[in-house]
Amino acid sequence: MQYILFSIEDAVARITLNRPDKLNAFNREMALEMQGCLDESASLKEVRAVLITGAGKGFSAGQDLAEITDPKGPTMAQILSEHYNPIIRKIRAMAKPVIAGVNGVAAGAGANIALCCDIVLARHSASFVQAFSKIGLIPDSGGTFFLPRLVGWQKASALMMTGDKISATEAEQMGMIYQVIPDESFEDKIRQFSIQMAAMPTHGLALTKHALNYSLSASFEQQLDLEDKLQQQAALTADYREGVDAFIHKRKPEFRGE
Ligand code: T3D
Repeated sequence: MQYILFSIEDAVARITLNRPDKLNAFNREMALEMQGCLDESASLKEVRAVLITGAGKGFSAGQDLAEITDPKGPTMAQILSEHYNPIIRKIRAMAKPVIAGVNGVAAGAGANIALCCDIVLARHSASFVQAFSKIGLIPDSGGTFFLPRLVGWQKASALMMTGDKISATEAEQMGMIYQVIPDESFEDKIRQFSIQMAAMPTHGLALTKHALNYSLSASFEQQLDLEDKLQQQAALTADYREGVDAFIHKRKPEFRGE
């Protein structure tokens, strides 16, 4: 691959966006490569958590604006339907936790790819910007779906309409992300956190993710019914048996993700 670094270690698949001189802006190749990495992460049983981060000083500046002015580049229709929407769908459908380790500025589609992940950790010096309005576009990559649900309608409208850049600390305070990490310990923390997530009961986490996805469009009654069904599935897993046994015998559980 040319624009993505992909590795698997300690049951964590690490996807590093790697066009640092362009703040990891997405061109077509990078978007397609990322889709391939997400597919591989989903299909490999040994992978139990996925970490998405960026090389250099940015997480991702979103769409490569030079590519869209290139007459030989992809069309607007291709950019959403073939690049970003499949990435967002694959992250939400991944039956394992996906962690965004936002190491620097996350703008446009770059910000919204981070926000659709299950858990977002950000470096203290990172920032988030819904850059779309500044160039006459609308927020895409699921932004109009996830951002109001994360921070509320009013803040989402303002962030999307102004295109204001906010700090990682502000993002944490408004509930947009889970946690801000000091710059000096960021790399170690995202690695350790991902390893910790990979050691959790993976099947149970997949069912949790399924229930959260479903809650976005379900009624209260439908949600209770789904919880009932999924809890019964969770109770059939080896990890459930292991968790209860470990609790009773006052020992550390060893989950296998099954
Ligand atoms: O067809 C469609 O477009 C549909 C799809 C839309 C999805 C989208 O993501 S639309 C939104 C696209 N992204 C943007 O509009 C963000 C543009 N970038 C910025 O506003 C700023 O660069 C940042 C706020 C992200 C960071 O600012 P700063 O001051 O830290 O860095 P910089 O100096 O502006 O950028 C550093 C380099 O990266 C620079 O290159 P150079 O001059 O050193 O050679 C800059 O041109 C390049 N860069 C940054 N963003 C992009 C980019 N190159 C191409 N595309 C970019 N998006």
